[in-house]
Amino acid sequence: MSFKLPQLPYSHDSLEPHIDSRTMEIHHGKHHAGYTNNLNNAIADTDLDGLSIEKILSELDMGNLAVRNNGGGFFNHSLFWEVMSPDGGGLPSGDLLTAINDSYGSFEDFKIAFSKAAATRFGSGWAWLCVHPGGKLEICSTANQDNPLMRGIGCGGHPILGLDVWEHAYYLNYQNRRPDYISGFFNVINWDVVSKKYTEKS
Ligand code: MN3
Repeated sequence: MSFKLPQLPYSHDSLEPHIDSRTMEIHHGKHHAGYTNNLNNAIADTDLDGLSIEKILSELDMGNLAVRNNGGGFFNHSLFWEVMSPDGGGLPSGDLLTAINDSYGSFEDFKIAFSKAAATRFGSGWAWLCVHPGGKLEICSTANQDNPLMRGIGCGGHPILGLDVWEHAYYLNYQNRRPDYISGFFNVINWDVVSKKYTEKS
């Protein structure tokens, strides 16, 4: 069994002007495809072959850098495409909005905290919103292609929203203006998908 590059649920240009078409084309078709191929090569003929990506990441020997980097890259980007939509933006609703208000005071304060996690990640990495069993939320960030499912990285729970802050995710359109990219991301977040994940994993 091998992992397959998921199809984008929208066209390359449909997240413009917040994320440009050329970036989407390269990011999905080259970067994510590369992580997927490298992951398949790294697990071929090992005990990991046939396991779900969640199981692989949550039980991973963190010294296994090929699977750590490429398995993380495979999972992280699969989530990233899913939590965006041309019809995104706005606010979450229901239980997720209640949990955000309980944890951060308001959606605006949540946005500030998440944006700070994304802006202050030095170098390449990701910002996350995670949910713990019972519904408690956590904002955090990880380096490179690490992921909150992995053990011992100081960031826990199940990731329900992820933002790629590698330069390859924004440089063509935003150059060094990462804060503008983060702000643009909030215009394309698919809160329906994030809310559904919150309910499933809380
Ligand atoms: Mn990326």
